[in-house]
Amino acid sequence: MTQTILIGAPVDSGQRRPGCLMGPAAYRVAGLARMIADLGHGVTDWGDVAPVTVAPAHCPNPAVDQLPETLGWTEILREKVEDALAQDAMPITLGGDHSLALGTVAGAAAHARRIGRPLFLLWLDAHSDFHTPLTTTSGNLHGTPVAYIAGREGFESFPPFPAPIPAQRICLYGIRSVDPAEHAALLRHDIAINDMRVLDERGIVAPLREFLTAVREAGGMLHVSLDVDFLDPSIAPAVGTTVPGGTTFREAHLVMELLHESGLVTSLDLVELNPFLDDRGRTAKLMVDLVASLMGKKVFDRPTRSFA
Ligand code: Z70
Ligand code: MN
Ligand code: MN
Ligand code: MN
Repeated sequence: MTQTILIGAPVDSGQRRPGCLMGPAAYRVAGLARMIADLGHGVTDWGDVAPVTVAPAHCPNPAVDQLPETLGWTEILREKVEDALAQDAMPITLGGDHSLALGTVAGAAAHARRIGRPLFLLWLDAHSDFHTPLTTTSGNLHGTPVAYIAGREGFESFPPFPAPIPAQRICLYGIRSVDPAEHAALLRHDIAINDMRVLDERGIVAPLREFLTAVREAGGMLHVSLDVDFLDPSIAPAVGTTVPGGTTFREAHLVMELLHESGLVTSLDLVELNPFLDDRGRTAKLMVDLVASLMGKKVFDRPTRSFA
């Protein structure tokens, strides 16, 4: 039994296609809280949080969009996630675009530092989100959280990241869209990059098991950040940045089941759902079903045998 806390984060400042701010409402309509409770877990909904107002911020890259708004979200979400973890609960942040992870992972890192445990990061995404505010050409800050979390330079307008996560504890999964500047920077960091080339060859299970073993052996906490575009657009159309060749329905559920079995996940983001682009709520419902698998829903709750 896990105590979960839902944190509504209607963040739309990290990219330019409005709609992610409807995400938390869509998850609630799709029955996220009921599903978690039916699986026997505790669930408390903290409702939607609002960004704090920050002083005008300057970034030398004129392309950067909505920096003060994103800074305001970063500050409040860091606080909320840290508070939820301090209550021994598992925060589930309902996005909102992926820039919200600038705050949620900072909150998890602050908590991990306080209790003296290493924090690991699993990034389930088509994108590497490894730009800094200085290298982004789109100016969309949802493309930057992994760089902030890894402690890259260029985030001088942001609060210092509490205890940046060493590259060896970061695992990118499902990657198939990387900009040139991100590509160059990733080659200089020892981050595990499980792009679709790797997953096609090795399968969806083996690389994840290896990462989870490392988390377990280190006694680590594990933050999982699930971007809707991790999934193939044919099953998850409600996202602004669809990239073909994503994970299938069955692969995604298997990832969630392995995460459940590991018992290691301590915090979770659900990001980039844009309900305005959805097809009768199917993407929202699929995301809720995936969380169900992550929280322990399975066909049988006892060992089964295949035949013999
Ligand atoms: C591109 C950029 C991105 C998510 C799109 C895309 C970034 N690399 N991230 N969708 N989640 O604009 O920086
Ligand atoms: Mn606090
Ligand atoms: Mn992303
Ligand atoms: Mn993405």
